[in-house]
Amino acid sequence: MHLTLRTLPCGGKFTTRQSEIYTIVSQANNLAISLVKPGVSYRTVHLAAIRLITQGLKNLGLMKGDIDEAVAAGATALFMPHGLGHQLGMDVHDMEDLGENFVGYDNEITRAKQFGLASLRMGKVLKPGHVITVEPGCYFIPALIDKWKREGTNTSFINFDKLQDYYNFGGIRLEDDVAVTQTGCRLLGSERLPITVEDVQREMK
Ligand SMILES: [Mn+2]
Repeated sequence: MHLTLRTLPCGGKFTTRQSEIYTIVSQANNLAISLVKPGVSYRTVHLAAIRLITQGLKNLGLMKGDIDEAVAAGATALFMPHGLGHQLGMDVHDMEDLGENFVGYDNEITRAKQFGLASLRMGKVLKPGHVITVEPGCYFIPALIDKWKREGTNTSFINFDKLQDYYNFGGIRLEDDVAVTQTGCRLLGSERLPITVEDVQREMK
């Protein structure tokens, strides 16, 4: 059993700040799904989603500097310290005992050591029949922010001063699960859960 994770505004309506972060994560979700097809590595899809989140956070003034350099440095892992997704099916979700690397990696693509990217469980080139989760997120983790600030980690890409306002924000994750087809992918489930700000607010009324 795998739960599809979605974040909703518990009052039924997003605040401006919630809506801004939610929109970035939903765009990352949509972009990732549009990129899933045979022949593309899931690591590439992960990095494209990370790049979009980096751009979005830069637009809000929370990140700064060159987008590609920030992605290469792994600076966005402050906000999304996990992987974009993993495979689904029998015995693929929690393979720590056997070794996730047997499932999500191969001789062609091996697991990165960098914080954030190292948590990506599925890096391999996609093939028809792969079933994977697409679950980008953006979180404001006070302990991690304080740690990076103290250590001076990625200070050229993070606006630590502006992050003070987000210490009580929490985080947002938006997941869909997809099956890779011959030409792209299709969503699992009969109907996609509402994902735009407008549709979520309408449903919650
Ligand atoms: Mn998952």
